Amino acid sequence: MRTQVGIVGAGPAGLLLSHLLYLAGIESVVLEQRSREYVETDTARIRAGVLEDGPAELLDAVGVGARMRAKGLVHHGIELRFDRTAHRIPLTELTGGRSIMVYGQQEVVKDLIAARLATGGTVLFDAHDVSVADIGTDRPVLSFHQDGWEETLECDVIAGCDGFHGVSRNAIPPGVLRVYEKVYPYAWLGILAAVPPSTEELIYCRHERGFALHSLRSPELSRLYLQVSPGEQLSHWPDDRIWEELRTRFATDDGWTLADGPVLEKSVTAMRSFVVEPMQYGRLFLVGDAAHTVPPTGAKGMNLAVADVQVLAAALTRWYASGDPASLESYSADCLRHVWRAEDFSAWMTALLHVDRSDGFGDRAQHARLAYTARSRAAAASLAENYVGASRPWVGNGAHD
Ligand code: RFL
Ligand code: PHB
Repeated sequence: MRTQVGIVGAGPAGLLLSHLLYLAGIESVVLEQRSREYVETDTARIRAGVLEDGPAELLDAVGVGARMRAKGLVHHGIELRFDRTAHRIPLTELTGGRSIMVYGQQEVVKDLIAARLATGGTVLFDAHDVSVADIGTDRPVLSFHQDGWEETLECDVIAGCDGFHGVSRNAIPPGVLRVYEKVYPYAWLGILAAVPPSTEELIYCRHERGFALHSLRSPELSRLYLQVSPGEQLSHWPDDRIWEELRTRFATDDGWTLADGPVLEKSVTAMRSFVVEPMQYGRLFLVGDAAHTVPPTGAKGMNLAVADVQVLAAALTRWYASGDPASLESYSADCLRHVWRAEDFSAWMTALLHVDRSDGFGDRAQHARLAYTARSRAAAASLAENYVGASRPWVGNGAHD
């Protein structure tokens, strides 16, 4: 088999890239190790819930936004909760009219798969043992097994969109990549619950027992998280204990109550900040979580994946049209600007809200920072600007900070 762009991974990054390339008249094949059903419905994969307005507008502009507009929820603010008191950050008012879209990552993935298949795109599910070779040449090759057969896919370029645990990054020769990493001394225990949200806007709560987040997926589905220890066993957290802990952390002096209900999904997520530089080697380009991850506190990971995709799709479009490799050569530098902005914000937001009992000074300073963020328009505006997306490659001519 042969194609122009070989894409490893059918997450938001790989599927959106394939769709944007299709619109630009460039052929691609997506190889996904999991089944279509697993990718679309497996509850263990429920991840992102918040899209910045830029990526949401992009999905609209490329014809895959209809269900998001019908089912997604546009939010104009978030709440910071600490000292048993709510403090609203009015995102829209502080950012000149911008907002966020609450719409699950799996729904984005479903919409993109439907769009690719409707336009004759090739997404090969259950593609096992994918290996990436010859990336230092102008004919890189993907090989894989499907239905017991070994297949090869010759490409002009390969996009590694296979997430943090994928194989693409490891195809780059040793010594090329520099890794920047920060591992946090806590994790998130997340639940999806069949209960109407007890809030209209997301609540980011700092309590002395640890951080808690109240998010949602729809008027009937709530998504909640608790800061826990990194090695925490789910078996130690029966549903009653989770609801009790959530009630304790979210408690306010004004009598706010948290409704509980059946827990549909439960998982523990490690928190990691991770970036490799450069995000490309030869004809292999790393995109999204394959190149960088953020702790989820800033709700940035999928947004970053979309931003990378937009830079790569534009670069490939120019390259195929003119033969000029300049924009492909600057892919990594162009992406790392928005990546590092989001890395810094995500680490900052994580430090603002999580409890680290080993650091007494940090704990007092954190309280002062939270109080300042709630009180100062300038501090709140900075949080708001970063939360809705402080660097937007999808507007203008590609120049961004
Ligand atoms: P993905 O989504 O991990 O997709 C990678 C795909 O590649 C496949 N794959 C392979 N296929 C073939 N061969 C191999 N060897 C392969 N290895 C892997 C996988 O099966 C998969 O289908 O990466 P992508 O596309 O870069 O997307 C990144 C996002 O998934 C991620 O950044 C977000 O989920 C992060 N995130 C959030 N991002 C936001 O923008 N807003 C949020 O509100 C938000 N909340 C979150 C989050 C992540 C979380 N967790 C669980 C880490 C909340 C949580 C709890
Ligand atoms: C979610 O809805 O899953 C979610 C929302 C905001 C975050 C992280 C996760 O910061």
